[in-house]
Amino acid sequence: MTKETIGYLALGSNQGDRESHLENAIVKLEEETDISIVKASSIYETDPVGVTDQPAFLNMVVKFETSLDPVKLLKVTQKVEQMGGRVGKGTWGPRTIDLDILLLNDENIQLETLQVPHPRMLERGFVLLPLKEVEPHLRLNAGRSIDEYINQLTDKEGVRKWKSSFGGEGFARFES
Ligand code: PH2
Ligand code: MG
Ligand code: MG
Repeated sequence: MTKETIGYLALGSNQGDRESHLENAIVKLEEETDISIVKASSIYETDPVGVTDQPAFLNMVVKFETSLDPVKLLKVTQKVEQMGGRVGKGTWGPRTIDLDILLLNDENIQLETLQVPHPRMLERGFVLLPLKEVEPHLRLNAGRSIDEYINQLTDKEGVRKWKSSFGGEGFARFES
C-alpha cells in the first residue's frame, strides 16, 4: 500500500522507565501495517514546561509515513498510549507516554479532538530541537525555516541530548 502522508510525531515520557515507554511506543507504531517509521531523533532529557513541578521528561520526534486519514491516525496514537499504560494527570501533568501529532503533509486540521499543526509546537524546544534533527531543512508556517523558530526559543538550555539512539543501533532498524 502506498503511504502518501508524511508526518511527524512527538513522544514524551516522565514516569517510570521513560526510555522503555518511548521505545515500546515506536515498536507498537511500527507494528501497524498502515504506518511506517522513517526516522527517529535522538532522545532528549527536557525540563518540564507548563507544570514545572514534575519530573524531567524524555522527548523525541519520529518521522513516519501513513495511509491512514488523520482521525484514524489519532485513534492509533491513543491506542498506543493506552497500551503503554498511560496514566494522565490532566493535560499538563506527569505521564508514562504521550504521543502528539505535529504535522501531516501541509494539512491544516481544526477539529475539537485534533489540531494539526500542533498548536504549541513552535514554542517548544523539546519539540523543535528533535524535529530539526530528523528534518533539518523543514519549513513551517508560511515557509519559515525551523531555525528561525529555534533561534527565538527561550528554553533551549532545558533540552539536553540524552542518548543518540536506542541501543546504539542508529536508525538502522527503521531502514529496511
Ligand atoms: N508535555 C507536556 C507539558 N510539558 N514538558 C516537557 N519537557 N516535555 C513534554 O513532553 C511536555 C512538557 C504536555 O503534553
Ligand atoms: Mg504533549
Ligand atoms: Mg498529548
